[in-house]
Amino acid sequence: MFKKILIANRGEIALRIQRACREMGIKAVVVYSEADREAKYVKLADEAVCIGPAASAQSYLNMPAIISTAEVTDAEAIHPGYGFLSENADFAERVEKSGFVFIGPTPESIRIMGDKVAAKQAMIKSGVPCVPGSEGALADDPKEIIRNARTIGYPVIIKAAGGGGGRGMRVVHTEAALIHAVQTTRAEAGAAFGNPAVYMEKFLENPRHVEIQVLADSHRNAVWLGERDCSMQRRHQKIIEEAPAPGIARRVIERIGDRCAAACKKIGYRGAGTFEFLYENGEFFFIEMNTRVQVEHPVTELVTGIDIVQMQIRVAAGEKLPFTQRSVQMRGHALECRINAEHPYTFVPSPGRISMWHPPGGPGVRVDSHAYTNYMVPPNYDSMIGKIIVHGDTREQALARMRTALSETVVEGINTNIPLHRELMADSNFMAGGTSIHYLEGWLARRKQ
Ligand code: MV4
Repeated sequence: MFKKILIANRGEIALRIQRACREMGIKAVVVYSEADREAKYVKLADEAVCIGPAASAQSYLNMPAIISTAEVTDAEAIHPGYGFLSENADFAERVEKSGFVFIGPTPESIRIMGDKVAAKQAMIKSGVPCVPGSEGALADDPKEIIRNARTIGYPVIIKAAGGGGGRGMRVVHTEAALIHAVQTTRAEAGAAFGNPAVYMEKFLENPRHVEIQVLADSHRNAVWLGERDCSMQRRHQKIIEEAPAPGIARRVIERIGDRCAAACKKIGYRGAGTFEFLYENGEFFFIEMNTRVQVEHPVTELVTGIDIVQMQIRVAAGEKLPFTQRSVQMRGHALECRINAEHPYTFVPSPGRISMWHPPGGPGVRVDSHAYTNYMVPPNYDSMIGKIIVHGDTREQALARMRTALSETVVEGINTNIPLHRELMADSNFMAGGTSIHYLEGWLARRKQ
């Protein structure tokens, strides 16, 4: 096992990875920007090195600074967390070429999954069901594109191969709008991702976002750790996640989960990963794979009892997964509310000093946050300041525990989205379970004020 790991991230996930290291007897080095100098998790680390100014481009995205910090501190491996360089294949490659272990999949796996056309083709070959669409990237020939769309049936969606996470997509309802939409998406994709390739899919009008967590080692073992429903989102920012997904038959999930684990073996995947699906009318359709640890990993940890971050470290060190699929047992229900420093209804960011931070506690309550009383939320990064995660025997118990947890939580000095969470936990449609990806935006539009 590694003796020392460098954490190339900030905020709650930097603290989460540090906790995994400490429990495993591994020393943790954190790199930080000038904006994060005073943060308590920076002081808590075994070593901390300032790598640049607040702007991410000069700090958390600064590959030479991060790799040279690993060199001078004698770290053996680098954990990228989520966001920043976590899904950058060039970074993973440079880390390995410099003699360090990248805690994540191989650069080749990251590269394939970063190209959404290549990812989909790999999944089709591996037997994972995908949204019906063009086979590969669209040709330049307008006649062929029109034929494609007729075969698929309107509405269709044009997506950039280099996109993902909601960037670079366009819905098309009629043949009259098709060619212009393809041209515009191509131009935007070329400018934004340096890759003008686009592909076409049937547009699913009202799906849920359900994802499968996987873990694989470098000894051809792969398991899936259940699913998460992440449908409660606004502008591609998830705010509530849960496991299991309400109202989906276990045998349907199991068939998909087994396909995901089989695909991991087939493509030689290593590390933690997430298969994203759209779920509509009882069917699963693969859209993308994420090759990093996700913000919402704790809900899976609470229902499986498996520490995903520790497993990432163990498989990166070459260890075998210490359990088999048969021994993965799902128990109870978990919910996560992301706490953001923003106005609860206008979503305007609200950085600044937290004059009072009082986190909740009690049975089945977990708080993953780097915040504390007097912590200054910097204006330079994502507004998420922590997550409240609860576990219960049933979804109803988890909801009751989340309501209690939210009622206990005090954050003063900045705005947070806690009032929004309190309302949603009492919303009859959310309480019933199974709301779609469009639910929150509709709910906000209907809400007075
Ligand atoms: C779709 C879709 C409907 N049909 N693909 C958005 C993020 C990216 N990961 C894929 N996305 C979508 N792809 C087809 N064929 C609707 C979305 C989508 C969405 C998906 C997941 C979570 C939130 C979303 C919000 C709007 C659109």
